[in-house]
Parts: sequence; structure tokens; C-alpha cells
Amino acid sequence: MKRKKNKKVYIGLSIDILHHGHINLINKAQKFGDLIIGLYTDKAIVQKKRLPLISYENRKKILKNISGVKKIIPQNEWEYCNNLIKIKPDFMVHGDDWKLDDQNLRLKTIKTLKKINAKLIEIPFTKNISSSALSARMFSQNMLPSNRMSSLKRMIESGKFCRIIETHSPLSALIAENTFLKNKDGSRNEFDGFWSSSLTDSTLKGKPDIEVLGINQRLSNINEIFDITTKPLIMDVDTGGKLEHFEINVKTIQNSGVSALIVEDKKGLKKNSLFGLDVKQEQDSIKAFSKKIQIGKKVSNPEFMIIARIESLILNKTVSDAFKRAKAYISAGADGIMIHSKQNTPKEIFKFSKIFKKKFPNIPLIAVPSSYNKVTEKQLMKNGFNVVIYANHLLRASYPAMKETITSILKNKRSYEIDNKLMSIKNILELIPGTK
Ligand code: SPV
Ligand code: MG
Repeated sequence: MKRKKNKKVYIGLSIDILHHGHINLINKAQKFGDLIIGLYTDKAIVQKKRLPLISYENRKKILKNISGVKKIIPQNEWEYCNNLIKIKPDFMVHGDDWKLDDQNLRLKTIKTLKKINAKLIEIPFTKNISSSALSARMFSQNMLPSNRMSSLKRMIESGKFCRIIETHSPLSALIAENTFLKNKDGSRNEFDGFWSSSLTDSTLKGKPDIEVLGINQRLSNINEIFDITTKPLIMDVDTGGKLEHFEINVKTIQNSGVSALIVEDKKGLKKNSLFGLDVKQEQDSIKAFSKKIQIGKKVSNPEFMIIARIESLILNKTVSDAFKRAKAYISAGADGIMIHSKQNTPKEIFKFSKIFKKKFPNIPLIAVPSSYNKVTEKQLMKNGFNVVIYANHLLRASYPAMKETITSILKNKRSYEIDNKLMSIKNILELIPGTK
């Protein structure tokens, strides 16, 4: 078939992995006219799937060099309707495998095509090649520290609300990496990354949360997690320690592949914030803490995030004190603000977020709803938060389970009674590939 003159053809592609299935599609599509590709932006992809490893600009560069591609435009939403109405192509080409997915997208597209008098051409998909399977393999093999490091900032910038869970061990991280629920449209409801908590890392080692674990011990824990996972990690670095140490530690943390650190504006012997004023805790001065941020920013990569954690509300100070600090820390270069609270409702953090987002709509805002745990992710999003951290839940889940098991065996002088609450022997043998 000769290329049709003066006709326009549209395809939507994301091509994080370009394979021969895409080339087959492009070759067939271009025969119907001038081929316009709607290249999915990061923002569109994260609506339904994982952030791609390769950035939009680099994916565009690859696509530009493929023969038959006449024009590339951004595909900003998961659905094609807006681009189709804008471009008014004569044809839209799609692999017929979308019939196996959720029908919503296909039906909406057909409706829009009818409206603009365009024809849908469904091409049999190339057998034995699956982007999802390749993508899973690519993520597991290509998650170099630098890729992982930059992925959180890209994810937040793409507009995604990030859901982060505390992981204190490789096993807990493996569960967080692989557990997901399927949404109606086929997309996954899952965690976007991990939190390395000073509280649970210390507790796991039977030590108090007073900055007693050295940064190297914390990082060795994180490196074990990184060996077997691909998602980004935010590290709780307490007060960040001495200024001179902070400078060196930021570099080491960043180079290991951590995406962001959260440093709190306290000084002296650090005590866990959730104690509030039941223990002696002192807030750092705005000047000294701003200096810490500046030093950290000076030695870190632009894609690495230094997030300032404001402890004013923990110490019963006002929302306006917290906001004054937020302004200063952002001027010092902070890439985001975590506003902490030990209240059992989100009232005060919402008061803060209202003022904060008015002045800084584009600066990421992070919540740690441990005490105000009735708040929903939807409410956090509505109030301008970009990231939620469930900061201690997996360790808190494991402790009572272990304690109950111990107690049951002691009581019954055998393990039979507790067995139905435990993972089966079969499941543990099959959990880690290569065990057999
Ligand atoms: C942690 O998880 O160690 C934190 C959050 O710093 S909190 O325990 O709420 O202070
Ligand atoms: Mg902590």
C-alpha cells in the first residue's frame, strides 16, 4: 500500500522500552498518511502506570529518529480525546490488544473518533512481546542508584500524589514493592516508595530513637533494601548531626540512590517528635537550620531532594511560626516541607497547608499522619499535600504478630494453635525465587 497523501494518522505511545512491536505498528500506521505520535508525558503515564525510567525528552529523542514519524506531540492525559479533537486525524491506529484491557478507554476513543469523522484501525498486536513483562525486567535490572535517586522528584513533578510506606528490612520492602490492588480500570493501587524511619530502624536494633545509629549503619540497612527493590526511598536523617558531618553525609546518602532526605529543625539530643513536650526537645534557630540546608544543597545533585521538617507544632508553637520557618527554609534551598503534628486531627496541618500552598503552590508538601490517622489520602490531596508517609506501620504490624506467636507457643507448649495465623511453610519456601 502506498502512503496516502494529505491524510493524518494518530498513534499514542509511551515507549519506555522501544521494541519491534512498536516498529511494526509505526510501519503499518504510516501507510495511512502522515504519522503524528502523541507521546505520553510522565504526567499522563503516572495516572495509570509506573513512572517511566526514561524521561519524556529522551523518549522524544529516540522517537524522532525513527523513520516514518512525521511529528511528535505531547499526549498529556491517559485518554486520547483532547489530542484527537485538536489534531483531527483521518485515522487512529492502535494495537488490538487494548480489547483485552478495560473497555472504557477504547469506547471513549471510538466515540471521539466518530465525532471528528475519523476511522479507527486496529492492528493485530505483535505476539510474544509484552511491554509490561519487559518493563518489569527493565526496572529490576536497570535500577541504578542514579535512576532511583531521581525518580521521586520526577514523580512529584509529574503531579502524582506519592504514597510512601516505612520499610525497616529487605523483607518488609519486598512486601511494599510487590503488593498491589487492581483498580477497575486495570491500573495498580500500590505504594510509590519507601520511608527509612529513624524510629523503626532503631527499634529494630533494640536501640532508642535518639540518633544513636550511625549514618553508615542506616545506609547499610537501606542498601540491603536496594539490592532487591526498585522504588524510591526517602530517608529520615533526624537533625542531620553536625554541620561538617551533614555535608559529607548528604553526598554519601545521595550516591547510594536515596531520592530525598528529611532533616528536622531540632538540636541537641534528639527525641522522637511524637513525645511532644513530654520530653525535653529544642528547636534549632531559623538561621542555623537554614545554614544546614544551604550546605546540603551546595553539595547535592539537583535531582536529589532535601526536605525540611518543621517541628513548631510538635513543640506547641503556632502555625505562623511554622510558616515563618517554611519561608526561610525554602529561601535557603529546601526542595520540600514536611509539617509534623502530634494532634489527633489534621486541623492544624490543614491550617498550615492553606497558607503555605497559597504562597508556594509548587513546593512539595509532606504529611506524616501517625497520630491523626483518620485523615484520608483524598483529604490530604485536597489540602495541597503531595506526599503521605506511613512512617512506622510495618514494624508496628510485625511486633504484635511475633509476640502473639511466642505467647501461644509458651501457653500451649506446641505451635499447632498459632499455625493458622502464620504464613504456610509452602509459601515461605516459594516466596524468594531461587530458594528451591
Ligand atoms: C520516624 O519515623 O522516625 C519519624 C517520624 O521521624 S515520627 O516518629 O513521627 O517522628
Ligand atoms: Mg525519626
